[in-house]
Amino acid sequence: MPKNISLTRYLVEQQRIDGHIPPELRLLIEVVARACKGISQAVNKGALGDVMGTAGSENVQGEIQKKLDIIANEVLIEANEWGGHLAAMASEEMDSIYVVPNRYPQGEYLLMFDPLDGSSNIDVNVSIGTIFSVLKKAEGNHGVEESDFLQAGSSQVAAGYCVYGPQTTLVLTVGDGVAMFTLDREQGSFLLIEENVKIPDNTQEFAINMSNMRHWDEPVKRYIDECLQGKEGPRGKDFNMRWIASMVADVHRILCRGGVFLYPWDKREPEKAGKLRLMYEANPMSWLIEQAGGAATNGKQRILDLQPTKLHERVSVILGSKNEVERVTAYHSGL
Ligand code: AHM
Ligand code: MG
Repeated sequence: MPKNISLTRYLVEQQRIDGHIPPELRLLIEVVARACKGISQAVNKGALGDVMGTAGSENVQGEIQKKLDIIANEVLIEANEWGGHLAAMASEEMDSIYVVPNRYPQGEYLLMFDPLDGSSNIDVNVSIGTIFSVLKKAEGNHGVEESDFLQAGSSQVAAGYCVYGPQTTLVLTVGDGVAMFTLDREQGSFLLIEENVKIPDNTQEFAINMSNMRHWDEPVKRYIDECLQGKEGPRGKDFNMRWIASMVADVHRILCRGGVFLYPWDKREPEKAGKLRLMYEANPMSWLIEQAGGAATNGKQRILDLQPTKLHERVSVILGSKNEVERVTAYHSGL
């Protein structure tokens, strides 16, 4: 792989090769990446930049907002609202959609994001990230409404995340495989570190919050119980466990070396389909995982086929190495 390929060069070349990326979409991705650089700066400063701690407010899901949740949300909105490529944005941290103000031209894309995923890790210096997903507004001259966003994940035209860890790394798909770019702070640009990321079909590593075990449904209990039995159990091999409590960091590990991630529905709040959000977390991550050869389901259906009914919809998530995801999914249908 040639050295020093910037995100800009990668996108321009992709645009030339197969026309996968129209110019407005390229601009959109570059603007999101620039916003992520700004968020990365703020994350890096930590207490020195007065960005730690809670903001004293709650989001629409009743979760306490951290200062960085709000800062990251503002950075993404300010970076994206004026470019003319977007019609509207939606965020995990905002009650309703944010329509591009009249003073700016409106484009045809819709951007969704979880501005700062893994909020519980902000104050303890553990990896966190930004997740984003891009859809196209249905054709026609109508204004933009929440219903425009309610498209299945299979309609995404771009998706990715930026993980703020020991390195700041942007991971992207436009439907033609997965590419990773690490921020070179001296050059100030994201440089390609890997193309055609592939997840092995098999794994011996699972990620789940074990403290919720007593609340899980039978198929999830059975799957984890079999993993825990290791060599002596029906799987005939030992499993390792990781749980970072930042989906971006857990998914990043899976894209790098395989694994399976589960945040299933559980009995704590049975009326909710899960903890994670379909539009801001599950859809973009599921597409990345599938593009890298993995699988993603809610236990019963492919996540990317789910028809959303509301913006902040939640979903049960099982994703990662294909054979493990298929196994958990099969257990849900009683196999
Ligand atoms: P957030 O978007 O409010 O940060 O919540 C989502 C996060 C995921 O990143 C992570 O997988 C999960 O919540 C951790 O939840 P828990 O603390 O229940 O283990
Ligand atoms: Mg999140």
